Amino acid sequence: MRVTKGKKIAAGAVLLSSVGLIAAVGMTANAQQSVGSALAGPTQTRADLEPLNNGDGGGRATVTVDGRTLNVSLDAYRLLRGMPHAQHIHFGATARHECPSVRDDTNVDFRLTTAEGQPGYGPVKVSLTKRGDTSPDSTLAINRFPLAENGQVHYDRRIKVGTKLAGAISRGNAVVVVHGVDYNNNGKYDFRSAGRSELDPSLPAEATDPVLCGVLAVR
Ligand SMILES: [Cu+2]
Repeated sequence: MRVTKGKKIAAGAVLLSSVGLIAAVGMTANAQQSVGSALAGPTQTRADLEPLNNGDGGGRATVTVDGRTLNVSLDAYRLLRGMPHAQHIHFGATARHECPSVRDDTNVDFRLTTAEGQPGYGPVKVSLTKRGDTSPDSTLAINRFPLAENGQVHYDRRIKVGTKLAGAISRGNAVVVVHGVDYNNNGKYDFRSAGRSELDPSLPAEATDPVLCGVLAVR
């Protein structure tokens, strides 16, 4: 009787000490993980901006993600000169995390609208404005986007975002899109070639259709 009781106690002690060991190992792993991510520092991402809608421009965007802070820089060239170009970071959890292709031209009118690109790049998450608000509310804040003097845009801004979006960018799932196409090459945005924008009928589609696109890949 006594022997059995002693055995039970001994078994309990062994069990307790194993639980303690597991807990200790778990804590060590967690501590190592947080030290590891602190040492890893900011995540650098880069997008090579390729033309859409028969544009002949190009460019590059870099986004460094440091916690919830984005350091964004964007350089683009051969855009419609002297005109503002809306530019955004797009992301959608259910998007393909890609730039759109001709297959996304669902109504086969030989142009890709911003909406047709959404299955590829998702909705606007950050408006890359020069000043003020950077939320999706500023998607079409045309007078706060860079003017392409000589067809070029040079942009730098530090922007605070939510943790979910910061994580998505760090995983290489966000896409930079620059908008503004001159389909009929008349040096301005007008309604003649493509009609009204599906986003805001008071604007020509030329002002809102995407012209450059690139996935922010982790470097
Ligand atoms: Cu956009």
